[in-house]
Amino acid sequence: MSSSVRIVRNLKTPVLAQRLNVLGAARAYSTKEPTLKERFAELLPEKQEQIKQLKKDYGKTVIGEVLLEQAYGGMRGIKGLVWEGSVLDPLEGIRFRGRTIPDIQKELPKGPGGAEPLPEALFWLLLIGEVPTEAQTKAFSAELAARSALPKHVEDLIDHSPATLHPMAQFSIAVTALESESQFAKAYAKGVNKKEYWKYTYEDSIDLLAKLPNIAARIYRNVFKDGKVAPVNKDLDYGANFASLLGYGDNAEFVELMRLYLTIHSDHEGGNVSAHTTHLVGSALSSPFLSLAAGLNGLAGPLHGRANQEVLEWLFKMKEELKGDYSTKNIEKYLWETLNAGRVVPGYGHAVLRKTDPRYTAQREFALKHMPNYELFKLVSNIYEVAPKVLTEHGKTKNPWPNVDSHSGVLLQYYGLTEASFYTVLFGVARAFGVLPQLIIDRGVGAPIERPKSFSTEKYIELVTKK
Ligand code: HAX
Repeated sequence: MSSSVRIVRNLKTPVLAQRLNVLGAARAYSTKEPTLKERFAELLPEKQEQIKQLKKDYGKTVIGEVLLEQAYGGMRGIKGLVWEGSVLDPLEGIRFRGRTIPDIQKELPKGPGGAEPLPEALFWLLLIGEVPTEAQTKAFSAELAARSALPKHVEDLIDHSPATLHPMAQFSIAVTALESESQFAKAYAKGVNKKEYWKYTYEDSIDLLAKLPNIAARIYRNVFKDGKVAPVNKDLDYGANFASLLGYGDNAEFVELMRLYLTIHSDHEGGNVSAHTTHLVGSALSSPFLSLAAGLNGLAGPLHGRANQEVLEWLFKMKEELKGDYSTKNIEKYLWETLNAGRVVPGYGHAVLRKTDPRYTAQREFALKHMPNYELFKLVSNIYEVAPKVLTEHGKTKNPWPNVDSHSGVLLQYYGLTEASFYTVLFGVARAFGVLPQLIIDRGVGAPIERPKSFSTEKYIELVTKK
């Protein structure tokens, strides 16, 4: 029996199954088990019904209040977004579909001989809340590898970007230019029924995810190396292919680092700048390419993803200044110099977290396993001993503990990927794994265009003094 016939029989709703067959759901890579797209299609009616019922039963229930200071304070803590893949607890940190980072390190399929989770398996989990089997993961990795080629005009665009243009700007331009490939945009132009939106959004999202390593590696190899990018190997998982394209595929530890890096940098619920921006732009029915590019532009800011570059530059200045004497006293002095100059300590603080970021801890554990005696790791560890105390004394930040960006650059430095201005691009590839699932869900459940209310200061004065 052909796999397509089998899938039609197995699906609960024959009409849906027929539609899937018309659209040709990744047939070439399917195993005997359902593909991600098929499983999403099966689960979607349940999700739609759940939301419909929730709105019907509790639509008028108050879920929070908004203080004036929140309107002027970056909307911190205001409940108003829906994000299915992950929830961030201020003390415990991130949970992906209910699972902590140690949980996913245990539960998700690994690469051959590896101990770290595969990011494509996390994408699967984030989209539908189920852990894929080994066979499903393998088929999904192969599908991503098969869809990884870039159109010539995108390659040309990257090749013609000046080497002086920041890698994140090049990254965003290249992702935007992939709009030419958007199945969603083409279907929309033809007047497709809104019930079908998610299918095209799904196809665009998988294409985009698949093409990101080629874009990122091309930028890296052009700006910092010989401009040559290795071909994608259809037998490798996503992290292994990405490592190879960057030029570090021979180092098994680096491959493991990429798998871990992409997994833990993927999703951090919906309110952070890159996730929120992708979702917001997507709510206007912009394609996944345009939506993610917008999110990447937000990630490129120094208070968000670019903090990983800032950390490295700050660390190197510290190294230079301290001349090898990383005593508590010297580190403390350097921290105060940073703060007294009216700058932030990069890699510390967080808008939601109030404890050490478990993404920091996961990277620290990786370093303890693979590079316990590396000088830069020791420096990062020494700063961890001192910075929370100094930031607490400084008395401004609500969270004196390290975040994800405090550690990531050091691991990359160890394996020879030393070009810090590229680090946020790695983060951007990872962030796609978190924000694209939500975009597909948004289209599946018919999420409306986002449009919160704003007032001028005069209007707020009127509002708060009226009582
Ligand atoms: N060093 C010095 N001052 C800091 C600080 C830090 N690491 N973190 C916060 N503060 C200051 C803020 O600048 C703010 O000062 P003002 O009142 O003068 O404006 C005050 O403490 C209160 O800020 P907060 O409420 O604790 O923090 P926010 O939610 O406003 O901001 C940030 C969260 C992450 C932007 C902030 O902690 C910061 O700038 N950290 C350094 C940059 C960084 O590491 N960013 C990456 C964060 C993780 C991430 O998104 N990765 O992508």
